[in-house]
Amino acid sequence: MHRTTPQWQAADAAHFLHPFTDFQGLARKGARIITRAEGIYLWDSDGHRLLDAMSGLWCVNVGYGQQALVDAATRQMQQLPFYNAFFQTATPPAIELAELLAEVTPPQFQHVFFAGSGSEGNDTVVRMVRRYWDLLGQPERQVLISRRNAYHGSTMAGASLGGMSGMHAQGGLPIPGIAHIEQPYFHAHGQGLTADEFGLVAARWLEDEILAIGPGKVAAFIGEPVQGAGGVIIPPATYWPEIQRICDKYGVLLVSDEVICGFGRTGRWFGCETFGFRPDLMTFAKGVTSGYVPLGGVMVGERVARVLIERGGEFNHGYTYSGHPVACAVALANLKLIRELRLVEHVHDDVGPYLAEQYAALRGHPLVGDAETCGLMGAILLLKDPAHRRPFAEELEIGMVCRGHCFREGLVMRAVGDRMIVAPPLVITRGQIDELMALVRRCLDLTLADAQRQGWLS
Ligand code: PXG
Repeated sequence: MHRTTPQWQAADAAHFLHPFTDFQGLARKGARIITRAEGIYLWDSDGHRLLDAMSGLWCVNVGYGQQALVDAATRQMQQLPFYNAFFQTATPPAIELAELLAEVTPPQFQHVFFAGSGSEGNDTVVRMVRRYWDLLGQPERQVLISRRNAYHGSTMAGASLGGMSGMHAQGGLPIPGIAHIEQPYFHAHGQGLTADEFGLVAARWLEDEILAIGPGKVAAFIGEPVQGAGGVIIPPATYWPEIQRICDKYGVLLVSDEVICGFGRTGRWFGCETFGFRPDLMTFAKGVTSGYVPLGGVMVGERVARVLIERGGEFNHGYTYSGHPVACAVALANLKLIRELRLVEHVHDDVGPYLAEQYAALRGHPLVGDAETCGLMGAILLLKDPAHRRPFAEELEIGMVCRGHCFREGLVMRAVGDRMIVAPPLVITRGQIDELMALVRRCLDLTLADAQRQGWLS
């Protein structure tokens, strides 16, 4: 059905409650209606083209319009659109995907538990690590430690693991048995230290917390290799190896939430490989299907899998769509395409380093406090006085000002507080990065002009 933009907006406001949205505010403004996409570009209902530097929502790793994924979905829908994996049954795509995931993930991972999303994957993590310790006769090991400003999803367990205070303020969260330590954000917490020193200090906050709770009560630590929704917080190189050492010392399970970092985003298949640690469990979603259909899950390392399998008994947990055949068929086509197009190598050897160079060159800009990248994730910290590291007043919402310019100029770049972040599709070329950077610079200049005009820089 063809409708005009105002018609879409009116129907949207009348019936559709959007996630993470002030409903009244959006109804007044009208939603942006996205109608089609190709490669790294989106088009809205007015025909405006946008360069999608956020890959949808950190997920469209292979870019839009990949026929191989469409064909895989069509074929599977025709042959077997659904069957479950509950009652001692399985479908070929789920089995083949489990096999392929075991191949592309680090060697400790030979088993997978499927879910429908990253949030569900993290609910599975909570259930699974507690079950693991129960089976080992240590049921008092219940607590999962996470970090402030982490994002692990929006279900009760996902939002509890996450460290977003706005989310904890609604709905009686966190659930019991979740603790949070400070995030490894150098700009906020690293004053007076080198980055490497700060990485060790930040990791040792985990040891302090384990000791405060009592090592016999701690089940697991969970973290994103690079915090995505928190603003692309890239930890110092010393951080994760020290986290690993501490987890090993106290026998605490280490969980890497790879929902954003997985499937090539950081320039290796998984973020834990980029940062040099060896998780026991790994949550995935998003890039596993490049977002074409929903799928998530947990890679289960042999340490945990052996206990779950060998000690026996039923794991009373699962979802209708655990191992959904269409989702798994699309994931298979997606992972094969990532291999065929050598996208992980493309990020690692070519466009990742190129984006890093371009970001380094932003550092002289009068609004840019930091400009950093990891693979194809980038963050720009906007400061009113970078030389003295003075921030803008929070109520100015400088990030949102910049983001407004981005949309008008045809660029999807997100604002997380004063951090402007990108995570473009992995298929992006150098030429398209040039185009992205021209837009980024233009939007920074327009934001600077606003700040000068409004007297925000004094
Ligand atoms: N873990 C991580 C690390 C994530 O980034 C989830 C779990 C949850 O996945 P699902 O599929 O349940 O949404 C995510 C999701 C943002 C934003 O504002 C990020 C996510 C979701 C929504 C918004 O950057 N990440």
